[in-house]
Amino acid sequence: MHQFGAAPLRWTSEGSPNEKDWVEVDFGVSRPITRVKAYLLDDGRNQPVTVPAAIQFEYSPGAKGDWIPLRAGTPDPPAIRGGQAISVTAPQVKAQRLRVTFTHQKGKRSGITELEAWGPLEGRYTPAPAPAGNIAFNPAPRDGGFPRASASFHDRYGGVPTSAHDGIIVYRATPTNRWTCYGSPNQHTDWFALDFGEKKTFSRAILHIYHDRGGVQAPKGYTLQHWTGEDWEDIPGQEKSPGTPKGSAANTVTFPPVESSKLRIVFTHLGKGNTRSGLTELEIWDK
Ligand SMILES: [Ca+2]
Repeated sequence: MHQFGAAPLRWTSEGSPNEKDWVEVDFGVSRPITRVKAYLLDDGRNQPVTVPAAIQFEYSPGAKGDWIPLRAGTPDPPAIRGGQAISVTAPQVKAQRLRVTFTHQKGKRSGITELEAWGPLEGRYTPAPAPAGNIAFNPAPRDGGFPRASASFHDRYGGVPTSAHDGIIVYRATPTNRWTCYGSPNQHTDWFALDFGEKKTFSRAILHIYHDRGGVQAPKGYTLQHWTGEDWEDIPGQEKSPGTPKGSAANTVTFPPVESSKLRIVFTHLGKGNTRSGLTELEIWDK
């Protein structure tokens, strides 16, 4: 199948060597849960992704620790039908994490397009705090302060550097939450930089690359640099996954720990039809 215009909005375990695979969601805080829904994929009889043979829902009260089966109240066992949501209603639990394990049909693999968890609202809804350790994150980047983003160029359509470290990832065209250098006069490279305001140690970056299949596409390549106090230098030992930059996806770079007050990413544009590069979010982690 060939998809145009949008990233495939689904997770599948196609290509997995396992008979069972799982998907996990960490809410960041404890939430009351009474119902879980998984929207199952079924691509058809001759396709690798079909409905699973069995599904198990589990939860965990904390960020770590054991998984507890979610005791299905109704229906039990839940009906599994392709192209439909499987919905499980259970006695209320307090969960920080939710895990769904799929037992694949023989020779097939499973997938979902969406997972939902429902529960009663307790007081006012407060979003979970951002995970600690992402030194790129600025909850209010437009108010100034550190970390502070800049770039060699940004587009005229609201794709500004501050949108690339606000904790929000939007691979779709709207709402606009990205930096791109679409329209840049630089044919080959542009850069995106973060100033931490003080020396920080970091060893991992996650680039959420924006890609609209038009003027903004995943770059041909990119290189992380750190500020030595006098100049920009390539960070040694960069291990990239995937090796070729991928759009609408998390691209991870790991390297031996670096101590610096600034980080810069130099993008080499794909170049076909004057495409330029972009990010919806950049994460920089201490480990
Ligand atoms: Ca963002």
